[in-house]
Amino acid sequence: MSESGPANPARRTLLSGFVAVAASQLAACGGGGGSSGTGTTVQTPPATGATATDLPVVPLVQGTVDGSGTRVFSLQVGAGTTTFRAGIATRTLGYNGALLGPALHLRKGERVRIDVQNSLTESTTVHWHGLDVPAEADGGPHQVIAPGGQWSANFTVANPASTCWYHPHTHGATGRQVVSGLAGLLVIDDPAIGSTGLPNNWGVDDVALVLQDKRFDSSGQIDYTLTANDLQVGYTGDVLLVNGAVAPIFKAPQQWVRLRLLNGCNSRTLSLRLAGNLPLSQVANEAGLLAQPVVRNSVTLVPGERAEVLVNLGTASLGQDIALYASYAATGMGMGSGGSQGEVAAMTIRVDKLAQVGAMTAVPASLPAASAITAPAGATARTIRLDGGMMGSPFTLNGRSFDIARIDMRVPAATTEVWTFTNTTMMAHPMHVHGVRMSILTRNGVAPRVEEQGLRDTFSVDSMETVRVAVRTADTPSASPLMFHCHILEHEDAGMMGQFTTA
Ligand SMILES: [Cu+2]
Repeated sequence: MSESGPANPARRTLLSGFVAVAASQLAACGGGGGSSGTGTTVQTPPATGATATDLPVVPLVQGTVDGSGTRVFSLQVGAGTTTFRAGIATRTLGYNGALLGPALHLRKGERVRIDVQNSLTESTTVHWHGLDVPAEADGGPHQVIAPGGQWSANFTVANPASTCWYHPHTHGATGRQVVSGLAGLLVIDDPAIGSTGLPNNWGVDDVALVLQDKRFDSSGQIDYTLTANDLQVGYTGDVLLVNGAVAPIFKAPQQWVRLRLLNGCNSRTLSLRLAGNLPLSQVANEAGLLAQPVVRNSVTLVPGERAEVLVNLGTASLGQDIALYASYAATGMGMGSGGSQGEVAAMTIRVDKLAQVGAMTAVPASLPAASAITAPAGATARTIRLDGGMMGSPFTLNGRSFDIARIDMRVPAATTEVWTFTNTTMMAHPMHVHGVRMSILTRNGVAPRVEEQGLRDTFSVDSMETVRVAVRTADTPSASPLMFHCHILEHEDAGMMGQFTTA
């Protein structure tokens, strides 16, 4: 990162006038769960009578390095209001602000302390999604921060260069707290590998996009009243936000740009593409760089998953608008195979300035990817069966709902095992494991596609699918439980989660 992005004090007023546009934005997409999707393609109409919203740039913060060389960050979890609709103050939650949070810039090998102050009137936790940290610093359901309380996470950054994120993991309240606005990014660089040549001018040619859907009630407040359908397939909103803004415009230079994409939705799987199917050169999955870029027309992300893509705007003309479309893949949406397939313009890229000096001129042929995890012969095997969900009953893992007092698996530290996720249900579930490094070995017996290789932390297990994963546990034993769970937050909150220790 060559510079820190600007803070965004204007965010609270950025969104005025756009909800009317957005109200019907996702209307044709349905709420999931049905098999009667029309397949209609919906495009957001141009806003009239309103000034287009610039994309809010997520602030990239560096923290401060103390006398011992530890990089220290402070996060205050608080409540505020955000203006999504003109004249209406919507109650939201945020880190160091009213909505969302800053991107914390971490460097591999560096000691870090993150001090969290909970200024809410309810308990919360802060989980570092994707970070390979000691179980005590993980921020899962056991590291509760009471109202008015403080908590500090101490760790040495062990992850390779990647884009991770942080969010609450408050058992039974994760879905509501996330949709209320609690989510932020972790941007990890590895000084040891030097320059990758990838765009790194934050907010200019290296841009983070937090994609989340929300539903609003008639008074303009975030509606987290869960219907029977929400409980079954997960909460879905009818407004898609990018960095907290509806259909914003990203004013981009006429050159290659890097987009760091986070699907921060509670349950929606997003399939993303650019107008004209402008190629996306994917350079990273959610856990780090790929060994070589993969050129794709679209990138599909399950909830919690990230990807980094390069887009060549050097061939676009100045003033050209290029829409970023999001559609809702059937996986994770419906109980059957006929999920809705609507598509909305999530954002517009407007090429409005000449290329920056030193802009990347070609995609690197190869990248310094971290090594995948491989399993030795005779590795201990475990099976995690995704089940339940019949006749309105909760989804479960190995037939059991989460019990915070029960340890489901005791796994040795510093060991590589093979975990087999078998989905016996009628819908896809995005699975996430805390505090390990892992790689996919096979999907239904077949080696994973290139973009699914390397390290992973969040991946789909489709209906009736079996995914075998090599799992490397932490080097240091700990009795503090780590989670493995579905990242459809309503499934997680309802108990589609288990815990293991490395004691
Ligand atoms: Cu699930």
